[in-house]
Amino acid sequence: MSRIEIDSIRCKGCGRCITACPKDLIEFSQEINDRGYTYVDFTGHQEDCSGCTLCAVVCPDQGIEVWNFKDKQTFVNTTGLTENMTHYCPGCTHGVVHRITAEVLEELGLLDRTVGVAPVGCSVLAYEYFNIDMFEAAHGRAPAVATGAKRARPNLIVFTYQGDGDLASIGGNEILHAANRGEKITVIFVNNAIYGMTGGQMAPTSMPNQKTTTSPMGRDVETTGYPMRVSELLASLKTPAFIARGSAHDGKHSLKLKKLIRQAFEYQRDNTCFSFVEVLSTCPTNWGLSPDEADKWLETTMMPYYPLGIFKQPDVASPA
Ligand SMILES: Cc1ncc(C[n+]2csc(CCOP(=O)(O)OP(=O)(O)O)c2C)c(N)n1
Repeated sequence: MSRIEIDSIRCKGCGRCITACPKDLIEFSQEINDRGYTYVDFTGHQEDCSGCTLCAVVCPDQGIEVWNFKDKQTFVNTTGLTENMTHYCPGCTHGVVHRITAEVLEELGLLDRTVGVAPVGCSVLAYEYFNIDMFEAAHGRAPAVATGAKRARPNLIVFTYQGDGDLASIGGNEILHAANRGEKITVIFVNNAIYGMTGGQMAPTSMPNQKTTTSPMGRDVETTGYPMRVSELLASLKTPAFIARGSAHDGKHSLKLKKLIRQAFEYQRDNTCFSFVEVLSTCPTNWGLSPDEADKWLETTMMPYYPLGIFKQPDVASPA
């Protein structure tokens, strides 16, 4: 019925598509590509593939496209991203969050008036990947840079893209005040419970007992406190805002996440309020897990502590 095309040079062999395929039509090839990764192959026939697109939805590397039986392309890689291959580790969901954000901007027709602000962290090179104008901010300061751009040019769509070390640790003050001022920017907050770029140190969002390079015995909540629920914290502010949390750990949740990110940008487009989407995201390398294990760890360990959903909407009354 359908077929998929895998770009073997883009593939980092994370295997997320193998797990996502409901019909087991994808497997590791026997070959490695020029970048040294064992890539994946589509092993089925057109009759076997339902064209559900979940393989492409979970691919962090823009490596899969899908066609239906009339040879019409049903999953097209977004023009909101450049063709650059990312530096992210295999299975890291930063690539998924990039793609979803770019897809939303493309579908809303906002690409040509959007400016992004990249953080310090693994996504420091986001400006190489988004096909839009971008600033690079000092560590944690993306909301201040975004505030300046948005106030100077209110017609721009301005978003920050930040990790949990960047946003919740060194940038904790910045985000709190940007949200409290009700800056009409959008914040994409990628919570992977660790400092990825610098080698896996504990973040304010690390889980109780989570082993990191700075908590080798596991995070001790007696001395370091509990993981910070930033969405709930921001939602407690009186200033109107859209605050939500989604997850990028599998296809079903990634599709829901896209709806939240779309809502966030719609609120900015309509000049309504500050909008913020926290994304639970994986860091297989620093968690010491395979990509598949990391997706499961997120679901079983992070999700119960960080519930998904919408915590605040501008049209719903805030507590007095
Ligand atoms: C002023 C300053 N302090 C500390 C650092 C070191 N540093 C770079 S990235 C980072 C944290 C990155 O973690 P996170 O924001 O969670 O993003 P991730 O890499 O996990 O995506 C730190 C502490 C720095 N570059 N600048």
